[in-house]
Amino acid sequence: MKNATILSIALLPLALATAVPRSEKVDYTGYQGLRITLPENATGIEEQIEDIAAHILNPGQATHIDAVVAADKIDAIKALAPEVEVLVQDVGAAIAEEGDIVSAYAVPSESWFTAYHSYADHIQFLRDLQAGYPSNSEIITTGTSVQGRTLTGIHIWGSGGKGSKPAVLFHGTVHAREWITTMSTEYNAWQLLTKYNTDSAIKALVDKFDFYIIPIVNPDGFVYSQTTDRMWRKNRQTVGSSSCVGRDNNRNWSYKWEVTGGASTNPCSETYKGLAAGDAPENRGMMAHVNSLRDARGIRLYIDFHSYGQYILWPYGYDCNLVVPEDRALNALASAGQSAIRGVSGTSYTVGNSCRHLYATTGSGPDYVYGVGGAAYSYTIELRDKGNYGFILPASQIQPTVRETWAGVVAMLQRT
Ligand code: 0X9
Ligand code: ZN
Repeated sequence: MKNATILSIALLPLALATAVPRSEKVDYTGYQGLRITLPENATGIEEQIEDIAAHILNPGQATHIDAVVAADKIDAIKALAPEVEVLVQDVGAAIAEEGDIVSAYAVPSESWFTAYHSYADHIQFLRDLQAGYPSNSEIITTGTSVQGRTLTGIHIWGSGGKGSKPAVLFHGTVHAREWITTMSTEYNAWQLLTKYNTDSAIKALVDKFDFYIIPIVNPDGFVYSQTTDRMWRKNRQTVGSSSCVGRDNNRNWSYKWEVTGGASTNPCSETYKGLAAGDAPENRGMMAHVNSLRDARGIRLYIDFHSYGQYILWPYGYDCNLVVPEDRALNALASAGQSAIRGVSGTSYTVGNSCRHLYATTGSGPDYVYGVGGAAYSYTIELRDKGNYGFILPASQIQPTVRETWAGVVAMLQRT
């Protein structure tokens, strides 16, 4: 975040007292969400746009860039790339309409999925959910963040007993601003446990796999996106003398980290890869967990939930020329998910290889879990929408999104 002004909200009414403390927040009033078509053969233009924009939303796209840009910088963008579509008229207004972070809620119920929540409440949600199903679940921790927060998740098992079956692993909120992914991973956990006794199809899945679901793998970034900068993506790790903060946890895994072209070596970039593979503590924790699941019963399915764009993507991300021998099987599962989602709501997803259908990434989670973790199936799912709200998906879209996504996940699990 480079250009936005800081708004002091000390005088806001007491009605907001239940929300997350908002001491000094970046004010995006007047900022626009733009889809900028990249002119052909304009080398280096992405870097120039990144210097002008407050945030790049989809770093790496070949044809266009979505970016949040201050009103007085829009002309400078148009001078570089004249073809500009306004996706969001006023990002500040969109954030205001997204819905408050609600802190009062009942013990896990469907109403949880009608609002966004604070980090502390997300942890409490997991604890309350687990407490309701003590013989089929436990709270797990998979490492510690830069600022000392514990990566917390839930392990769910069925009739075979704890740890007896191959693993299914879900990660959410690796990118801090992708709040819908926290809700979606939690919905998956909630469905698995609450439907176990009443829905034979769900019981069959829980009896077949051990589920490990970690809704927030980048807790520091998530907290920062709520207290300070709604558009924050990375973790909160400093880098030597640089004033820029944060490594992209989806560029820091120790698999093909050293390959060039799919991440940035600039600490100010949204896709900063770090100084060395796995030098972000969140990644070290996740890698240790993945390795231990691999060494125990193996990993059948990994899904890394992101937003936005509506894609189901599979490895590898680091080399667009590589087609894995299992490409057809990966495609078949993704297509089943795509059809199930369309069947619920008509929402259309694109499926494909992650590098060819989106862009190259090095040091990504799905590549690591596939290449090192030995997962049979490994995916990135980019949830709603396609850019109209982008990361600022209104609270009214949480339920429709998590429900359709759950249908897609079930269809994939049934073929896993
Ligand atoms: O860039 C990412 O890490 C993911 N997109 S996001 O907008 N949520 O940041 C995409 C990862 C998918 N993998 C590849 N495209 N290789
Ligand atoms: Zn993401």
